[in-house]
Amino acid sequence: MITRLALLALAAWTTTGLAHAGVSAPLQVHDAWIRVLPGALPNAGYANLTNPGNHEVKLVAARSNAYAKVMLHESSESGGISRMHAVDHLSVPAHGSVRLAPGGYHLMLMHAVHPVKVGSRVTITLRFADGRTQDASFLARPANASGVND
Ligand SMILES: [Cu+2]
Repeated sequence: MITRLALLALAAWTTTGLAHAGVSAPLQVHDAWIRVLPGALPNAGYANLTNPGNHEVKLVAARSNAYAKVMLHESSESGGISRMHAVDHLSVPAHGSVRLAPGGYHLMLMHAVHPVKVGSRVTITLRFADGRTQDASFLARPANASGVND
């Protein structure tokens, strides 16, 4: 009887443990900010994404109530000309980080639903290849900002 109770307790604990692992955020998001450009120009979202887990996390999409469309982009420069292109996913390696920063990866935030005020925070929902999602809070910074802390 005691053994049976112990097994039941163990089963309950294990189930809880798995459920908890299932809802934990896939990534740690630090220094998340948006460069707000005037008028109808698209804004760009930047952040440091760290994966504390043992498995690669693949970011495949993002969305926000504040923008009609959010795309994953990468900037590159050749011959002094800066271009950007859409990327279909962004992999954050196990126990690794990926930096979204000016001149590199960014979230392209198109068509703000309302003008985004500098100093406000915007929630962006990240979606991963396994179907999980994670909300991250981005700080709106002025056009001349170079990072979240200036
Ligand atoms: Cu872009």
